[in-house]
Amino acid sequence: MKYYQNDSFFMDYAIRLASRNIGNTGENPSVGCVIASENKIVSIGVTGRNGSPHAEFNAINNIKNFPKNTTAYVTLEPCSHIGKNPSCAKLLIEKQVKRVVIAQKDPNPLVNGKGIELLKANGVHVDLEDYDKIALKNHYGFISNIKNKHPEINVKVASYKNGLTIPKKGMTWITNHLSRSYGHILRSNHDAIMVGINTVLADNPSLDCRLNGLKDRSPIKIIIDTNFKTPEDSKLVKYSKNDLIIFTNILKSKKISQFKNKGINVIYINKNEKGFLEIKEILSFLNKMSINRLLIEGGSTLSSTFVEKKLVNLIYWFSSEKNASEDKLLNKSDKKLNKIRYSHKFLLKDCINLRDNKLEIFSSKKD
Ligand code: AOF
Ligand code: ZN
Repeated sequence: MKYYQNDSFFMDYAIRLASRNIGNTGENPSVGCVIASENKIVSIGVTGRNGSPHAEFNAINNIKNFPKNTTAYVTLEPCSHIGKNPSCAKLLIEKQVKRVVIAQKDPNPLVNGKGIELLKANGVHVDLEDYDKIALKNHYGFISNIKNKHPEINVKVASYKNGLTIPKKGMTWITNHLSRSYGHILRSNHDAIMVGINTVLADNPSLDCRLNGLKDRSPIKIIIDTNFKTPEDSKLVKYSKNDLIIFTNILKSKKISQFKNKGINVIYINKNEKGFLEIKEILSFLNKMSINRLLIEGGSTLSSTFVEKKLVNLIYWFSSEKNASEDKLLNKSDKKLNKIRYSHKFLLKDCINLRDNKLEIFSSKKD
């Protein structure tokens, strides 16, 4: 398999390229494509905003004189079908690409091997290489929606040194501005962001991405609000632009009608035996909406529930070097989250220095 010397170089390139558009390709995965000829990169492409054009189309479109002897490196099997976009497999055939190296098969039932068959049937040499695991990080949400019937779920935590996630009295922030900016990048690369009602009542968050140049990358906002307590004058309601979903167990009320008239999506969800909204129903709704990446931003009760149900892929844990001065004790759900942080169920993947803060990225151990 490895007689092509630079395969891993080109494929690594395509995989890194694809990570650029994660969370911004709508229901589509963010795919990367590198076109090489005579061992040199001729062109590159990534799936566009909201899923169009596809990566292969972008890469091919950039080339004025298409050279002979080209190899295309794609992180996902080129599509065989015509959907919102034309078929990439057909395009590669038309351009007489000699060889296609693929990191992952596309589990979409419309494709699922048919792209590979089509290429081979037209004389294109296909190598399905061993990059499955590295490429998965880009396609994780898309594949999870097909295989697990729910999005990729990641959690963001901000805590003091001792793990307390509630700000000191009279304070708004636990972490510094670098942590918060990084938090906004996370908002920009997720399709949706979820908070519990207590976070809305305590913090009145906007949940937007407020970084210059990335403001239009704000995610869809979701509130878990069993008893429909979301205030009419909360920022999320006041500034909603058909981008707010409230999951609740209240079926009808005047306030619900008012919210719906404002374009807010209020969805009835059953309660479980503990009196909490059924997470399965919520996730099934998000799956049907093709939300690929969901970020949970608190509070710790909501976050630890998802972690305990083994639904979480990544935990982004921002922590300050300082302790809460009154050294308050951790509540039950903070304690649960802190246990997870050092448990063998998660691996510390990265630790990023943010001056007097740090960001630890934990990944769930899959096998
Ligand atoms: C590719 N290259 O860059 C992506 C692919 O409705 P459409 O035409 O946009 O097709 C959507 C499907 O195409 C999507 O569900 C997934 O199977 C595949 N995504 N395929 O060849 C790409 N993003
Ligand atoms: Zn395609």
